[in-house]
This record gives sequence, C-alpha cells and structure tokens, in this order.
Amino acid sequence: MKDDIYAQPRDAVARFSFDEQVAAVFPDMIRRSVPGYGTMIDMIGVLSARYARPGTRLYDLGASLGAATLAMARLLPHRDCELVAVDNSDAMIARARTLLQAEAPQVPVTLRCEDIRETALERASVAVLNFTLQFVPLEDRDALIQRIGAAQQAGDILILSEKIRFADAEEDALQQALHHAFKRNNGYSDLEISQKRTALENVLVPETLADHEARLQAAGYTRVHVWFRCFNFMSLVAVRG
Ligand code: GEK
Repeated sequence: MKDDIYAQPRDAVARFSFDEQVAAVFPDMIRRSVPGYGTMIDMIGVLSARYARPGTRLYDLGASLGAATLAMARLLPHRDCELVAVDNSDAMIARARTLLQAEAPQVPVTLRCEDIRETALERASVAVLNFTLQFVPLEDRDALIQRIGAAQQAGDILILSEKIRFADAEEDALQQALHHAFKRNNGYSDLEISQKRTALENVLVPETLADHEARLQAAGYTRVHVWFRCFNFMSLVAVRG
C-alpha cells in the first residue's frame, strides 16, 4: 500500500506514532524514506550469519514488520539459534505475525510486543537496532546500549542503523537537502516532506556519529565500523570487546 499519510494539508500535524495507519503502509514508507533500506536489510542477514554463535539468540529491537528478522532467518547457519523480534507497537507486531506465518522460517522466531528498554535480553550473539534508537528518549539511550552489551560476550555484535546529524552546520544542511531530494525523487511532494518533518520533531532525535561511537565504546564495544552510509543515514557494526 502506498504511503500518502501526509499528502493532504493539515491544520495541525500531530506527533508521529507507529499506529495502524503507519503499519499498513510501512514497507512503502521506509523504502521511499530511508536511502539504502533494502541493502541494509539484506546485509543485516549477511552480517548476522557471520557473527551468530550456535545456541544463542539474535534480537531485532524495534522490529516493525520484522524485515531484519526475516533477513537474518534466511541466512542463519545454525538451526539451534532463536530469533527474537521486539516492538512496542501492537499494529506492527500484529502485521509482523502475519508476514512471519507466510514465510515460515526454518529457525524459531518469537515476537514480543514490549518496550525494548525493558525486554529481557540474554545470550545475544547478535543485536540489531535498525533505525530504532533514534526514537528512544535521549536520556534512556546509554542504559539501553549498556543493557545490550551486558547480554553479550566478546566477539558478539550490535548492528546500529540511524539517521544522523552532523556537527558542521553546513554539512548538516547539505545532507538534509540531499535526503529531501531523495524523497522527492521517490514521489513525495514538498508538502508531504514538510508535514512529516513536523510530525517527527522531538520524536526522531538524531545524534552525530561521534555520539554513537562514544556511547558504544563506553558500553564495552571496542571496535566500531561504519559499513553503510548514504547522506544522513548510516549503519555500523559494533563488536563487543
Ligand atoms: C526495520 N527495524 O524495518 N520499544 C519497542 N519498539 C520501539 C520503541 C521502544 N521503546 N521505540 C520505537 N519502537 C525496522 C524499522 S522503525 C524505523 C524500525 C522508522 C519501534 C516503533 O514502534 C517502530 O516500529 C520502530 O521502532 C522504528 O528494519 O520508522 O524510521
């Protein structure tokens, strides 16, 4: 289904939320809004296949419809692993359940409608935050990354994808303009782009790459590698020391 949620002018633009209306158009919305989304999903499968350890769990935190979960399930070399997809939106989890049943993966997948700040984490050889941390309140981000790190052992990974901001104002403006051009090129009007930006204000709060690196290092991730970047969107793999 096509995302036309912000196509008509609104008197007041409400705070963005992951409700039924968003869940119904989510694949189209994220593909047309996040440069490289499809590539990142596929490569999360490739990365997780390399780092998953037998008998462990792979967590997709803020899973939405479970695209990253299914990408990991397709390439996972160990049948005794378990995938856990967590999201606190009922609408997303309900639709993820339907998609999961249709795909019937070879490894067990558990769906949890829970807050990722509280969900239980253990033996997590792979943890994925694919465009989710940016929606967690700033003051809770350190504790969440620490908790993920505490559920991992040396050599385990956290894949973190985020929209980022740039410390240099000129570069920040350029990267934002390029992202808007990307959205326009994908059929979004200037009105849609601007109403969506209003809805996301103080909901999606981006940080700099340096902020993410510092937080990860403080949580015990000794190696942090950016493996994808396009404009103000990036994904990194952080390896637990
Ligand atoms: C993908 N990873 O397709 N607890 C649980 N879920 C949360 C929380 C929270 N505290 N905060 C936000 N979410 C997906 C895309 S979308 C990114 C992730 C985007 C969930 C929220 O309900 C939504 O489903 C998801 O995080 C963010 O690979 O829309 O830009």
